[in-house]
Amino acid sequence: MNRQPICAAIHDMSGFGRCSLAVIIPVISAMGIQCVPVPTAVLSTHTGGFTDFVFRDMTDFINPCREHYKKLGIKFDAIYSGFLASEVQVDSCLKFFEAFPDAKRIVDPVMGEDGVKYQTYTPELVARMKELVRKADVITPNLTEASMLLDEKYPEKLSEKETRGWLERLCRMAVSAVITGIPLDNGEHANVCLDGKTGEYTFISWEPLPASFPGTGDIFASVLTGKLIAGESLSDAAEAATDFAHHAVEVTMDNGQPTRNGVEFERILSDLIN
Ligand code: PXL
Repeated sequence: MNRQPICAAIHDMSGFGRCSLAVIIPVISAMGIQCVPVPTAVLSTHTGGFTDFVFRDMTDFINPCREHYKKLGIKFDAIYSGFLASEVQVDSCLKFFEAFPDAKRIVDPVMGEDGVKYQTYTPELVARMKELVRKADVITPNLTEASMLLDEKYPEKLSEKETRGWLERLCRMAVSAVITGIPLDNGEHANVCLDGKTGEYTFISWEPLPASFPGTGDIFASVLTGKLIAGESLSDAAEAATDFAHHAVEVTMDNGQPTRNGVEFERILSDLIN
């Protein structure tokens, strides 16, 4: 009998706007993997472009979930973390990693975008995110988050050579790293990854599309996680994740909706089903 892989997803659940668990659960499920959501917070909407959102911190929920899963003898193939609501949740993620040592550890250090920190992220939480990243097999920062992890000023553009230097520095923190959405000095955008185990470097570039949407990073990292669970190399997983995220943005471009409503990935979700 074929066992379905299982992925714990430690992220927030934002109701409207297509990010975090609202994207991660369908994407990972479509890839034939059981997604076990462990909410870090519950929000009415995401925080990118909305005000007055309702927010409930779920810090005291994560450790009891971990204990329950341990008692049940669940074997996670991967633990994939993202948006955290408090510094204590870094400890909860670290304990999750320790409790399930055979699981791949994918950390999306969700902290900001376009050079701006998310409203709920304190400097202390940013500092603690660096600790979590050090325990990860793969991290998936965007350029804003990479600059925060490396204590660099947010650059408007990078050259391919500088990009490679940043990746190498990130791979001294985590085992492997992907940096997403880098504006290059030649006008293109790129996702780049370095497999810290094999040394394989992958550079994926494209002509930029005229709008950027919240949640695109979650789509990318979810597909990447699914492909890694399926045993693909980091390079192949990053290629597939880039293709899917890029296509999802393409089919959303002309919908006439505010970008804060997110990417209409539902239109192409079936592409992920084997
Ligand atoms: O997509 C990243 C993300 C996750 N969680 C929350 C967010 C965002 C981006 O805006 O606001 C709550």
